[in-house]
Amino acid sequence: MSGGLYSMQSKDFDKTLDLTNVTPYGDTMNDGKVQLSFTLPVPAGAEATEAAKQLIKKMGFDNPQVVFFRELTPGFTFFNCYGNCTHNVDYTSIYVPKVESDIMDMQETDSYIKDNIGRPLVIIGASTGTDAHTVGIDAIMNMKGYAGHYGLERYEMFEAYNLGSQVLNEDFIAKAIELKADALLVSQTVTQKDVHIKNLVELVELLEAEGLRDKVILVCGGPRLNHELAKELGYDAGFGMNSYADDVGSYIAQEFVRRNKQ
Ligand code: B12
Repeated sequence: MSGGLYSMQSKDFDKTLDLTNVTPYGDTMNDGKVQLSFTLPVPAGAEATEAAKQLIKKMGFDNPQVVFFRELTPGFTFFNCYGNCTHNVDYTSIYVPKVESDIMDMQETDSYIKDNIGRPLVIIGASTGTDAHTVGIDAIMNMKGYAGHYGLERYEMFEAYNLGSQVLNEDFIAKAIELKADALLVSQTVTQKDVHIKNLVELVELLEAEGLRDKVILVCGGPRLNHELAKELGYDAGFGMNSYADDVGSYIAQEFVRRNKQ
């Protein structure tokens, strides 16, 4: 699609776009159009749709419209609605801390490790604590890969061990010592009552107590994690939704080289 409409930035085809006042785009620039869906604990009917419209107004939307509703079960009505957002944000003032590394594919990362490190890196991954979700860590590590990206087990220059889920921090560390791990990959999905924070912090504290914290590249990931939070919790990097093996593999390889140059 290079050179076509798809490669254009929105600012190139609509001169009314002001990045200091960005609002949702529906049909035309700056219309603020948003689709909302929610359920109200009231029976379906005219009063229910009026309640939905009043609520949408209170949420900060003009021109509320209910385009679909259905009673899910007696006393609970589901709505699809539209409204025009009356707020905007200054996109130009936004700064989001991100993992600083060049993203390479599997072959590039393997060549980079061969050329700059000269031996495979040992990496261990797990979903730790009481967390039973494995799909995230598997997406990053599994040989067969995820969404067209091969997992780290498939890389020639990673010796990768996926310990699965519900791995206690103590057992995770014992395995790291046994295998002389270069990098630890922790997955956390459940965030109820901040259990992920407690668990992630406990791992850092145990690693510090063992004198291991500075000897490993410590990475965490999960749908409600990001790099900023990961740094706050004492991790070297954090990866959120839509991250792939390429992102974390490139980061580990480049971070290992950075550290060993110093
Ligand atoms: C499948 C699933 C389950 C399965 C898990 C099976 C398995 N083998 O993993 C089962 C049925 C066991 C399950 C159980 C539970 N679940 Co559940 N589950 C889900 C579900 C539907 C999908 C999660 C998933 O697989 N996503 C796909 C993967 C690929 O995405 P991902 O994890 O985000 O991973 C990506 C990134 O985050 C990142 N990443 C993830 N990990 C890592 C690690 C590293 C190192 C890196 C670099 C990157 C990285 O890379 C991945 C690829 O891009 C979600 C809802 C949803 N639609 O998301 C709920 C959900 C996660 N579950 C939830 C809950 C509450 C539970 C239970 C507590 C329910 C209960 N009351 O029993 C239990 C938990 C039990 C426990 N002890 O942990 C909640 C969590 C809410 C919260 N904020 O805490 C969710 C969001 C559902 C909901 N809306 O309420 N669950």
